[in-house]
Amino acid sequence: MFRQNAYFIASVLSSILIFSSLSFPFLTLPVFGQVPANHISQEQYDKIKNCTTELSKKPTPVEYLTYFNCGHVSKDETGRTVRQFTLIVEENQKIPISYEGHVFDAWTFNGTIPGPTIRVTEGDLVRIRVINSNENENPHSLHMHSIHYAKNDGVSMGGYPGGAISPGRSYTYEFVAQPYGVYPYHCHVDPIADHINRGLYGMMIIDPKEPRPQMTEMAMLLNGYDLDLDEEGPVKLPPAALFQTTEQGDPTGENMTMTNSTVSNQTDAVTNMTASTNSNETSNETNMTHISTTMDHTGDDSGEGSTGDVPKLDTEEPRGNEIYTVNGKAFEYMMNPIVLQTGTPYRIYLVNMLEFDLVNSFHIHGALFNYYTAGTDETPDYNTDIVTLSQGDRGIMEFTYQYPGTYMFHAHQAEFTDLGWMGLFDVRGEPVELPPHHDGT
Ligand SMILES: [Cu+2]
Repeated sequence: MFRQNAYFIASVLSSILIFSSLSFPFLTLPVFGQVPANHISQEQYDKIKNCTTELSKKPTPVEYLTYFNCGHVSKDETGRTVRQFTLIVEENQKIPISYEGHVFDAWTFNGTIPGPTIRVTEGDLVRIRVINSNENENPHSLHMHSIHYAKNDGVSMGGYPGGAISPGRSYTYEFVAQPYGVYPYHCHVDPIADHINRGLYGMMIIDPKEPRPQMTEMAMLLNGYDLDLDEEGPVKLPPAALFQTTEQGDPTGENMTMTNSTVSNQTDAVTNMTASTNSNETSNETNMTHISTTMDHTGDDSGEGSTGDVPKLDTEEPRGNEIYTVNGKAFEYMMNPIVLQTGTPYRIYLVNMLEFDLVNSFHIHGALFNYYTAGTDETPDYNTDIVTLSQGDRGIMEFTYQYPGTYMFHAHQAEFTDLGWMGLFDVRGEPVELPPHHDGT
C-alpha cells in the first residue's frame, strides 16, 4: 500500500516537474529578434550618453573626445522625441592644427574641425538646420550617411534644394534616425574632396533604443590636411583624346602630341614637386606609398582651363596631406595623454574622414579591442589591435587595459604617425586579470 502510494506520489511529482520544465521556459524566454520596450526615459538616456548642456560650445580637440551634442530636445504631438541642431558653415576660418604653428585655411561647421558630434537615438525625429553664412563664396550642403529621403540627402543630383545651399541661405534637413550605428556627415558639394578636406565633416551617432552596455565613451575622428591646397580647383574628367593611341599605335601615350600648355603644365608640376621636396626635407612625404592613380587637372590657378588646355594623365599623386590627426590637431593626445584605468571598459566611436590617402588605420598598443563595423550590430566582428579604414569607414571599438603604463595609439601607416596621427593612453591602476581574449565588456 505504501509502495503504491509512493509510486503514485512520485508519478504526480514527476509529471508536475515535466510540465513545469516544459511550460516555464516558454513563459520567460524572450522572443528572439524582438527588442524589449524602451525602458529608459529620454532624459535618463541623455545623461548616460553624456550629452552636453553647452550646445553652442566650440570644443577643443581634448574636449571633442567627450563632446556629444544631442540637440535641442522637444516632443511632437505623438510623443516622439524631436532633436534640433543648427550647423553654421563658415569659410575663411583659421584653425590651429599643430603645436608648431600650422594654421589651416579652413571651412567649418560651427567653427571647429571636426564639426560637433551629433548624437541621437534610433527613432528620433532629427532636424538639422544648415546656415551657409552670407560671407561665404561657395554653396555647401549637409550629407548624412544613414537612411532618409533623397530630398534630405544633401546632394544636388535630382535638383533638391538641400543639395546646394547658396551663401546667405539655409536649409533644414529632416529625417527619422535609423538604423543605430556610427556615421560620418559632410558637405557634398563639388569638388567634394575639396569641401571635405577644408574641414566640412563630423560624426553622427545613432544610439540603439536599448542602451549599449554602459562604459566611458570617446569620439575619435581621423583626418588629414592638404595644407598647401596644391591642386585646388575643379576636378574634371580628362578629355577622351588623352587616352587615344597615336598613329603608331603607341599604347603608352609617350609619343602623344601635346599642346604647349600641357608641356608647360608638366614643367610646372615638376617644378612644384622639386620645390615641395626641397622645402620639406625632413618629412616622409617622399617615402609615402601612394595607392591611387589620379587624374590631374590643368593646374591653372584660375580654375578655368582656357581653350586648348589638355589635362595630363598624372600617375603621381597630385594631392597630398601634410598633416594627419585624430580629432583635428597633430599630436594632441601625445601632448595631452588620455588617462584610463586598468580593468575599466572603454568605447570609442571611430570615423575616418581622410581625403587623398585611400587607407587609414587605428592601432592600439598593449591591449586588444572588440570591433563593431559601422556599429550597426550588437555582435563584434573581430577582436584585434588594428583596424583598417578606407575613406568614410567607421566603427566602434571596445577595450579594457590589463596593465598600467603609457601606451601609444596611432595609424599603422608609420608616415601618418610621424606627421601627427599619434596619441598616448596613460593607463593607471593595479594590474587586473582579464579572461583570455576577453574584451572587457
Ligand atoms: Cu561645401
